[in-house]
Amino acid sequence: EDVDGPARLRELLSRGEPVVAPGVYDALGARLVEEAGFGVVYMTGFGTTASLIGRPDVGLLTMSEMVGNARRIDSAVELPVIADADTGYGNALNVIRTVREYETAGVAGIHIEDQVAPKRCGHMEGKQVVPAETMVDKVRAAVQARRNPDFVLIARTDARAVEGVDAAIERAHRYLDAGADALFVEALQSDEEIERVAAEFAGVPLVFNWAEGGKTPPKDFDRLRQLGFRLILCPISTLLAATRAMREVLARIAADGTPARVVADLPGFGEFTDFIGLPEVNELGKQFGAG
Ligand code: PYR
Repeated sequence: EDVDGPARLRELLSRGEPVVAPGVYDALGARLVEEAGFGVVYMTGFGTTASLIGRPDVGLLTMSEMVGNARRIDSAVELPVIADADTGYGNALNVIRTVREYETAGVAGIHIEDQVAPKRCGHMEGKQVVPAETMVDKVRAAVQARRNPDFVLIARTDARAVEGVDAAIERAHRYLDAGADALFVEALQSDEEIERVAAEFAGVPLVFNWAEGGKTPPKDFDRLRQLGFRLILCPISTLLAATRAMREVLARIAADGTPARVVADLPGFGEFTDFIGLPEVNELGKQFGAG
């Protein structure tokens, strides 16, 4: 929740140093990202789908569900939020509404992609893309729709898996020409492809999706800096970490019959309520006769 979010995000993306944006799927995760000292938080569609409905990222959530999550995440932190806006949820007219809804929700920027609807996670099989011209129209519509000129529009292409890397690069050029602020060439499959994209778009803010377990080979921070990537997403580290932690705790409770032993390994009740701002809320309650 930061009125200067778009301008701050733009400034961060213009620096030589890449910005790392861990993915979250809820407000609590966003607070943890802020506590850990990151400068930006990313709302993952993959994680939002997994968390809200316990299902895979195959286009099952509505725009309203995604925007609602983005609004809650943004309200919980001071950091600029970048949100996944999938395909824009329809055609260019839908994109206009989508951009305005995300902007009103307070996020600093979004990415929209050229998949057909329903989309699939960029690292799954079976993707399809719309014609490049259709996506160019969506990018143009998005640029015109934003009310704050600093609101960051990231154009993503999923064409690598469908049409190959040359076509993906060609599409990215067209989306840049249409007014995108940053480019996200999703699911590159080799070091050579990563280096080609980096060379092709030198000087343009480029997103590297450090998709945990996905199709893109891992790259370390220094190499990504040398290559000129400006935004590094690690979309599902927190989702996978939470899954493992919950699974382990649940197995122990199931074995023991109560949480008596696991509580010793968990954050204390007071520590947790402090973290989520109970002292501040109590203070406000006293001030306004609501405590
Ligand atoms: C996601 O986390 O959903 C992305 O699209 C990267």
